[in-house]
Amino acid sequence: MPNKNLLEPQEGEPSTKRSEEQESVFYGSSAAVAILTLNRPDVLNSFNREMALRLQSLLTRIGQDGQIRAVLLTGAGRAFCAGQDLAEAAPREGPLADVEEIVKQHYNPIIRQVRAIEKPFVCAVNGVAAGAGANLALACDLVLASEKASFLQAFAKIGLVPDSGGTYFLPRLVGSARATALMMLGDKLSAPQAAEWGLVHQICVPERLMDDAMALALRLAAAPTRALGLIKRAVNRSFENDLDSQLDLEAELQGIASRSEDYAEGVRAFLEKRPPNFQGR
Ligand code: T3D
Repeated sequence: MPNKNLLEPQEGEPSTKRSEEQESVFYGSSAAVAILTLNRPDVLNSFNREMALRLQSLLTRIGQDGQIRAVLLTGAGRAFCAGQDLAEAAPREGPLADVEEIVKQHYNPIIRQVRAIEKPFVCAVNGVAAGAGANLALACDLVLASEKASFLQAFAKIGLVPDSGGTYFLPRLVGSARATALMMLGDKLSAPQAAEWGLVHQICVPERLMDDAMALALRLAAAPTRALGLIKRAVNRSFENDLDSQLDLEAELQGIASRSEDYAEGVRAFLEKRPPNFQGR
């Protein structure tokens, strides 16, 4: 069973006294996998400020925790995440929130963290992923989706432009024609269609989603963490670099990987015809 007691809120954090049921993001762990569950199911796990800051804080600690070698992100209830909590952004009374500031303070740090933490992120999309929720899923390294899930660039429907990396990830994943249609029309993309278009690594029957995602996360957690982190760094750079620069980067990263203990273990295990025992160092 996942251990939910690690990474409890630290001193001074607003959520220190709340029970797990009240946490806007559950934290659990199993072996070397951190499990993050977005947990505001009544509003389809949409992000209010507290939830965004808590996710940022948990990601910071995951990045620093050498025991954690993979991350599994999912949502509680029937949705993955419906993006910004619109009731918070546009309250019935009072002024509209400063949306530019919300994006800068809430979403941009989260997306940067997901891409910068050199550990594999598996996203288990259990239901609808809309707005910033869709793009948070796309920022992860491997996306698994329930066959009942869907992806929705909801922004234009309410007069906004995609944020949280949508205009970056989508054209790279599906090409600019499909990306533009998704972003301008705001139509739901079913999980099977998303898989066909290359947004999703694997479609799962709903009852198997979490088991399949956990199995994948555990497999990644037992892999040579340093090498996987460096692969992520190379992927992050690959669309901006020309071939020469990417070849130089690969040589540099290979130098780092080849000085890791896991490389020595991997080669030794191969020569000794046994499975490797990687320690993530
Ligand atoms: O500040 C800023 O705005 C800047 C940040 C931008 C980032 C963004 O993410 S902008 C995009 C924001 N998200 C959306 O526009 C999506 C809004 N939601 C929907 O379009 C639909 O809810 C879904 C297509 C996601 C799901 O539809 P459905 O029919 O399955 O569920 P529902 O009945 O619409 O929603 C269920 C409940 O969740 C409902 O509450 P109720 O009636 O049961 O009390 C609904 O109001 C609530 N809910 C759903 N999404 C949001 C939400 N409440 C607040 N904010 C939401 N985003």
